Amino acid sequence: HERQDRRHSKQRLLVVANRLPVSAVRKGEACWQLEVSVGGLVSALLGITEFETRWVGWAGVNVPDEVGRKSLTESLAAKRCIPVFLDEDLVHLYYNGYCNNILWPLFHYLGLPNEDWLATICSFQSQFDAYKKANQMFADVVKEHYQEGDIVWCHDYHLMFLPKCLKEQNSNIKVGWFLHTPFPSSEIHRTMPSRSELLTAVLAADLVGFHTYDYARHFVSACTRILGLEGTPDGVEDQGRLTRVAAFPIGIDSDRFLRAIQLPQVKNYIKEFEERFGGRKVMLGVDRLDMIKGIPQKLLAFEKFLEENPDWHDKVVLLQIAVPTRTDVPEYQKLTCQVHEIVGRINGRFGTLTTVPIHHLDRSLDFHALCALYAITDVALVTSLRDGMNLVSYEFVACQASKKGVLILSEVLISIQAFFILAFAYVTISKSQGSSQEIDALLFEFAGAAQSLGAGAILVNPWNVTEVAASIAYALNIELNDTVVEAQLRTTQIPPVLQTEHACDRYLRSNNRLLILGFNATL
Ligand code: ADQ
Repeated sequence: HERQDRRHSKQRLLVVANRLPVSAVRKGEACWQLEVSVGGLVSALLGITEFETRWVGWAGVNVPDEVGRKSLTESLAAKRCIPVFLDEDLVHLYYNGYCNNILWPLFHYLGLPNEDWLATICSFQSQFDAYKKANQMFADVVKEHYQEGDIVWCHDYHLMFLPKCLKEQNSNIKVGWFLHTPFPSSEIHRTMPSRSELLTAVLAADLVGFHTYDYARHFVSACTRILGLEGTPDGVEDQGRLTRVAAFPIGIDSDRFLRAIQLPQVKNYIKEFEERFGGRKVMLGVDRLDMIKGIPQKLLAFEKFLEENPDWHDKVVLLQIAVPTRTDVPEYQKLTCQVHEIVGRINGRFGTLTTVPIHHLDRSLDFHALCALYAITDVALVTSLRDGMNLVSYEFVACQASKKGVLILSEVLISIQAFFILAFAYVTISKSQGSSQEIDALLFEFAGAAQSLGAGAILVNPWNVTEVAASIAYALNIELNDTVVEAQLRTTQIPPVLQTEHACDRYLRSNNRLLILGFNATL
């Protein structure tokens, strides 16, 4: 009976990530409010239905007392979440320090924070020790809840030591590790004082996954150059043991967005926003307030656009929704001030008594309002300086069912996203529409994907303010009517299966399934 039951029940999956999909806010001694965490990892993984999933992670709050820990554990159990309790000092060194001050900027090619790099180097060892200690604590919680046959899927740069800790506890556990950020060139990884230990710890996993082939290649080169191991087409080999390394580009649960834009509450929001911004073109940025997202650069480009295009002053509004993140880290506090200063200056320079060109919000939006914003947007600006993937651009495209908005996309994302984004021909700009010289140069044909799909977004170098400003002007002026888009579809070689909205939706969804099922199959 037991065997039969098991055959019918779903495979259990323990997802281990630094943060749980909900954050806890204390409302009393034993009373907790759980709020959905905002971020790409949560958005990407919430759609998993193929497994019976449990999440293991930190709830984002310090809980020193037993009463609090017990009651929070019970509240989280209802959400299939299992907490790891980290004290404040550990969080400071492990999370704010090693993860966010060292690994995050290096993995995004940003270097160490400029002003306190000396202090960062001096505290490196204590931060690294805290990092290892925290990873061990995650492993201990996993051990407590592990059942034979479970798959343990570790996530992101916070938990690079976890595969090693888990395998030391039980060498039979099936362990996968997936990185949501870029894995940098081995020349960057080489500069890390803990470069070898980190790689060796990750290699303890059975399967190591990245968003793109490039990141996977960088990882394998780091292992061969720094550890002297052998890279094979399947991964990295160490004394006869193979760690599989593969690319599993993440997607979105597009069904969720397509269903949402049909809901009455979203339609109400759409009506409300259209009335509110009526008559003006809407540009949208949705980002965590993080240096990799290039928000100051985006604002400077918008300022330049306004300077150069006085005719547009009253006719366009930029909605920048920037959810605060890592608010304890000084670099992020500085970034927030910088962004506020630029927004204030632009609104002061170009606003009138009744309108301002930028609406900037330092908070997250609820899902329905977000979908409505995506739907009414004329031009979405995704100008990350680096990004593992970036799901906002997918979400925008998925919600553009009835409008033909234009996506301005950071060049650094194109190799990752070309295949997906370009499939959505209904938000494209036709190359034949490219007006002239400068603008034409902004529309590239991209490698294999562009040859087969031939349509896309406006690509920009986010550091080049002049280029982004010109792209904004172009995107606002372009008229994408159905005839243009249909003509575009006829002249491209898009496989028929990708030519309808529904097929696009299926395609993106299957992409996410591929990630999950691929992981399972490969393990
Ligand atoms: P993030 O850096 O968090 O994720 P991203 O992929 O853009 O970036 O996902 C952000 C998610 O949070 C989206 O689902 C978006 O809707 C939501 N979000 C962002 N700002 C919001 C706001 N103000 N209000 C409401 N919702 C908001 C990391 C990596 C990415 C990678 C993902 C997934 O940095 O490169 O794509 O993981 O692997």
